[in-house]
Amino acid sequence: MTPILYCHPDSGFSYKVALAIVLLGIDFEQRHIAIWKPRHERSQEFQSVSAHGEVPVLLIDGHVLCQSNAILDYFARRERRLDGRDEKTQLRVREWLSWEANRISLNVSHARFGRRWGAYHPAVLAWYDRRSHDDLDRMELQFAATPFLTGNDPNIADVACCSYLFFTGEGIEGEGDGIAWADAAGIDLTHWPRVHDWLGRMAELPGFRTPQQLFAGHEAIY
Ligand SMILES: N[C@@H](CCC(=O)N[C@@H](CS)C(=O)NCC(=O)O)C(=O)O
Repeated sequence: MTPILYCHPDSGFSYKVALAIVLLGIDFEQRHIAIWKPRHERSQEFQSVSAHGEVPVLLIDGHVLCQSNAILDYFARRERRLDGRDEKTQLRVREWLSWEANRISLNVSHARFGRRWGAYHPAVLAWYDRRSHDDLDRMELQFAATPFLTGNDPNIADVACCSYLFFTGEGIEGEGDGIAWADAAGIDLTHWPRVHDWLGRMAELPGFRTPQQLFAGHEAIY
């Protein structure tokens, strides 16, 4: 059965999973959830599969999988691709996934959310900005040593960490396709040139698509 991804085009968590799927070349069906509606107003279909009320949810191999980084881990094990080549590297990959879940997923996502949709107090936004910049510093340090997060090859850790940085040029007229990386989160990547170049390497991987390209043409109906 074709895997089904419940997702939303504004969701970096959804994009992480969708990006891994297209990089792996797996066929899938996307069903876009009306995440801006209250949870109890979303379809019964989605409510019945979503343990935490959030996207993404993936139906695959008879499993109902929730939580983006857990889903990435499933793919790496299932496909034996986008993972470390040896156990030592695989452990580093999971270390970066845990880091990401409490860093980029919190900080960059809220720096973006606060600008696009939230009415955050300026002090709150400044807190997310400061932490986002710390996260970029951390990755910049890593890319001084290796082209991808755990070495010479990309894996699910890179997919997780790049996701929110690819919500490009949102709200910037005429710049929607990979030019103004991370502007929507108030991040000027000229301060993090190695992160910028790593995003370029990710964008060159076979199968890569931006969030806008990947999620285009679907209405939120589920
Ligand atoms: N820790 C979760 C976070 C998922 C998440 O926050 N999803 C948001 C969209 S980006 C969502 O579904 N929001 C709607 C809601 O919580 O009702 C993951 O990694 O999958």
